[in-house]
Amino acid sequence: MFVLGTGLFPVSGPVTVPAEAAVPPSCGPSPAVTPFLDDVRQPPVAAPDGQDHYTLTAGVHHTHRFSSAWGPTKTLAYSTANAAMDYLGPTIVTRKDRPIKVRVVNALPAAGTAVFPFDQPRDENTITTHRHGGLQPADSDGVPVPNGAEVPPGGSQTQEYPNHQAAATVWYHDHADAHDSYHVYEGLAGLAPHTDELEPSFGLPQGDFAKAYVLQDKSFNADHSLCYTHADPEFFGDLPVINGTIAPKQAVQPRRYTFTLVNGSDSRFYHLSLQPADGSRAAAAPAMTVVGNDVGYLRHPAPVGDLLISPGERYKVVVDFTGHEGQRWVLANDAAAPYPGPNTAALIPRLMRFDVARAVTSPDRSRVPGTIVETNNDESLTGQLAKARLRTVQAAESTPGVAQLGDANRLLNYFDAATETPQLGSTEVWAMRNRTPDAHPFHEHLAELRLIGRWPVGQWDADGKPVPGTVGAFEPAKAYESGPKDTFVAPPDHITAWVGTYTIPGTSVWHCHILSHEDGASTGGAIEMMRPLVIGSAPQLRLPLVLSQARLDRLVRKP
Ligand SMILES: [Cu+2]
Repeated sequence: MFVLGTGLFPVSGPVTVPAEAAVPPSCGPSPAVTPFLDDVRQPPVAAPDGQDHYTLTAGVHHTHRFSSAWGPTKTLAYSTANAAMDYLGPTIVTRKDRPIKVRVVNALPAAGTAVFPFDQPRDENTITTHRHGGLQPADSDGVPVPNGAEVPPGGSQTQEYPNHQAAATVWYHDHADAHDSYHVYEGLAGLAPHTDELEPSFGLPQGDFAKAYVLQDKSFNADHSLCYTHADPEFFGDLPVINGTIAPKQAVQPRRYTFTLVNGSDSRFYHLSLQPADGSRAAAAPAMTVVGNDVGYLRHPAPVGDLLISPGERYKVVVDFTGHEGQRWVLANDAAAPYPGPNTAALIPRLMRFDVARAVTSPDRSRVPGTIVETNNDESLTGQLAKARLRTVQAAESTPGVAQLGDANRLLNYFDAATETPQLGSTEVWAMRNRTPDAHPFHEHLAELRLIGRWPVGQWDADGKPVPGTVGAFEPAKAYESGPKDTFVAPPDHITAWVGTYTIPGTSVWHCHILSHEDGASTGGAIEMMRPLVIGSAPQLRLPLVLSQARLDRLVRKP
């Protein structure tokens, strides 16, 4: 039987892994390392090398120490003239309505030169840099081939960022087709916070009292070299790495801090909370309030005791250490891997430690406002649904362990013709039917979106549609995930719905942000969990009008 949706790789029966993509051995336990030995570092801020112009050079380095107790490890990094990095990249700070240009230079070795033993065979060492969360023209979006241009070793690519959007927790990372999971793991990612004229007025902790953390998991060989494998559909390391340091510590004062959390892991979800470092069940934990999501501030900041962050998601959280003088708290995680389980990988229960000083050095005049008024968080959900059309998409496994995306009717591959083709200026609700056993974080480029909520599904029919009568009660987005977003946790056997307006024309992508899935790494790139996103001029009249939450509920239940 011919299987639809496998693009350049039509297959019958189970997917076969290309012979040259030999499955590497799985990584063993990493060497022992003392946690909370080293202070976490904040990446330096990139300086422009011309008027609003930056040059980022991606290269191989041999100097990075993930622990001060270890020797150096081979890594990749982005560097600027002012900031020579050996892991991740410098932080690129942008301001609203101040466009910048970023020239990315590929200083990786020549095509075909293996950089890491676990790299894909036939690695041409091409890169393309995506500013994740940035609303930039499609041709500056870092779109993977064949829908975009990648940069060969020795080449460069200049991208233009207009920066007309509201303040957002943006980051950047490699997006080369079938290779970005490797490149991000090896170090090609960085922070790119975008600010505006409103942000300072919110009164949130800033300056020395605002920190950003890229959360990752890694495995290491006995010689402290990186270990990575796609023997399983996902990759899970056994050690936490925060901004390039294994299980670091952060000195804080007994006052409020703004923490930007970026999940830069390949596959691992983190269900985070603050727990006493000594394991005691002592006093109440420092109060946490989520103030921001991926691409903007929450209208109503949300107090939380815990939060889930999936690969690609960002949360801005105010943590109040007031009253916790002299205490030590760990950022704890109890998320199964894969999420939500059953767990098959090493758990990472403690990511980093906060050591609270006995006193503040200056009075804390910050605050957590009850309402944050931004230019991208003022439209009501009712107003968005009133003008939206409904697009149904799906995720399923045609072969066990090999997840694929599709439209309402069939599974498709990255190289198949686009089916997600919103009209420029239109508003769409996307209803994602996740029929796989795992949660996946779905990311659309070129759009500012918000989560509507989810419906549990008891049974899917042979065509992948929910069996009427088995769809459970609607679960609205949790308060802490109700702000401007671009990446959404879609649990297994749920329909997850989000909405947004398409304002940028052109061709980019939407995909699972489990990087191994996006790359189709377990199939040597043959089946990728990524699809073209083409924002054009044709009205999508065959998509039903949503009109209201009640009608959306009916449409989802009776597809
Ligand atoms: Cu996935």
